Amino acid sequence: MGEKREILTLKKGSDITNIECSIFSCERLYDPAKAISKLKKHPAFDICFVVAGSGIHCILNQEIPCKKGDICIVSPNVPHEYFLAESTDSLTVRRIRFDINDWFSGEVTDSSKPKYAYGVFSTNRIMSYATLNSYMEERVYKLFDYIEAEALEQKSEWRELIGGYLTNLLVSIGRYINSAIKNVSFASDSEWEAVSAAIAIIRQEYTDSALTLDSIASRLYVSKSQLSRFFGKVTGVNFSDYLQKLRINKVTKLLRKDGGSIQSIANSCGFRSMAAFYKLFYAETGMTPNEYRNQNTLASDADEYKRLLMGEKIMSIMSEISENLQRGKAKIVKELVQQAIDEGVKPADILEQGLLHGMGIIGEKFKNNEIYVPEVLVAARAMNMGSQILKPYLAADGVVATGKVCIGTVQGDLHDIGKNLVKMMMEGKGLEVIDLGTDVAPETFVKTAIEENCNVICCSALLTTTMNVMGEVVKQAEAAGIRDKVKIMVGGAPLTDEFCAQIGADCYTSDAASAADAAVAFCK
Ligand code: B1M
Repeated sequence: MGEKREILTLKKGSDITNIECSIFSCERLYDPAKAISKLKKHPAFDICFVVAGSGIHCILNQEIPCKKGDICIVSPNVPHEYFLAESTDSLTVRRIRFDINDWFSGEVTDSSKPKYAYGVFSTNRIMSYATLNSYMEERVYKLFDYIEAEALEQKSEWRELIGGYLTNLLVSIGRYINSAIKNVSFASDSEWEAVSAAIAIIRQEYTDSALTLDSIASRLYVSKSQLSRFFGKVTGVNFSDYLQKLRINKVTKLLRKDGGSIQSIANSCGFRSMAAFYKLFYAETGMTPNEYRNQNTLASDADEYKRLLMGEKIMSIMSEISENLQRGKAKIVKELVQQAIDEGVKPADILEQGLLHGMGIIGEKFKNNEIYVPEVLVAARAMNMGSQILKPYLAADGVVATGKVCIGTVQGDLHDIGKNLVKMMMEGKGLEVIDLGTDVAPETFVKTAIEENCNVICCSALLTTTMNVMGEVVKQAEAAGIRDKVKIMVGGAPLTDEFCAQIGADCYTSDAASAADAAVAFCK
């Protein structure tokens, strides 16, 4: 079963995800103090299947230990997220996310008549959770595969086919769940519904100081004590903690950009008592609001300084490059990069302040599930096209070295933007670079180094789950008897000097320019 496969997503133009099929590896450790603020609400149905490892699935702040074979179906508006339980754990999940109303109509979307989905909606309208036996597991894998394949081929009839597969998936899982259901909560349907409705209200109105447990309870026609009890039972946290954490998050956002007084900000976020606010703020952030703001002002001062240095016009081209890259407008990005070069902006600045800045924002949004794979891919395309324009300028930087390098992104990893930049910089320094592409097996690095007589092997990795492949490259180079003839360089966002030393590689560099310098030094 491929965990290394391409990630596929289909999305219709609107803000609602039509269908997203993805595989993701978890990176965050579960921390009960922070988990609640990380839970993401989403507008669509999620079918999540743990394909490898184990960890914690947090749903409405309930911790549900999960492991390979577990499948979960969560309805819209239920905040949930996967975490690792220990720093040594790994967890990979396949997910199909879709708006049920886009795909089905009539009875299947009506929770009172669960015709197709059998128990999925009837047993618990919000969520069903089960551990599959191996037969079911295989079927579910197959259906995920069909949906992915269909999405990839994009045949004209894909919509109907995927609709069919999804129905099958729900039916199969529904049947299975009927016999194997593992309800995560003993809360009844009505308790779940009341809490979901309460959370929807809180998320919309949490900045209003008039919003209290009492006011929500009366809107939902339940008593205050009932709602408090339901809330604790379903979410695992106290109502007031939940509400106050959202408010503190909002305060921190405003402190970063709003010049108003602390009191006015706190009040605008729903805090009435300043004493309670200060106490809570300190407990959540470990600093006072003033300290928090000062820290942020220092950062803004630095931005201001940069702005003065670069000039307003150039700054505006940089932000246009960043914004257009985020929107995937490759052609405009190319033109803007050329314009910036013509204005005399340093190529390294265009890369850092324009292209990489935009890519950084894309990364953050991707992490927070605000955008999905298609947007990342079009942004990546714009990034590649922009850097192609920069290539000759980045390259024309003095020293001409000689030497041969082979470079690739390690097995299991398809990220190649960083690797391409490193390649570009190295070529600019006069090195001959053999590009092995992505998903490169350790033996391919070693075989190429031997056959092509390379001075340096360069491995790039962007995933914490694939960085260990680099250790294998070092081991195989040793086994092949070339370790004293070839230097091994490693790089990529999750790497560190410590990791490099731990696997016995020769050099880690954090960016493409330093990687090129280091390779030149090794080739001398
Ligand atoms: Co992916 N992705 N991605 N992704 N993606 C990251 C890396 C991630 C941090 C996003 C996030 O969650 N915040 C996360 C990794 C989490 C982790 O493991 N810790 C992630 C994930 C989880 C995934 C998938 C699993 C997502 C999913 O399935 N839902 C999936 C995995 C697919 C796979 O590889 N098997 C996936 C897929 C993709 C896309 C295909 C959609 C796309 C890649 C397109 C492509 O490369 N052609 C993509 C992208 C674009 C990203 C982000 C948004 C951007 C990466 C990037 O290109 N950065 C990224 C988030 C982020 O980084 N903020 C993310 C710009 C690039 C210039 O930087 O590569 O770091 P970077 O290179 C730098 C330095 O690191 C250094 O130099 C470069 C420039 O100075 N460097 C070296 C790099 N290699 C070097 C080698 C050296 C020396 C220096 O020496 C040899």
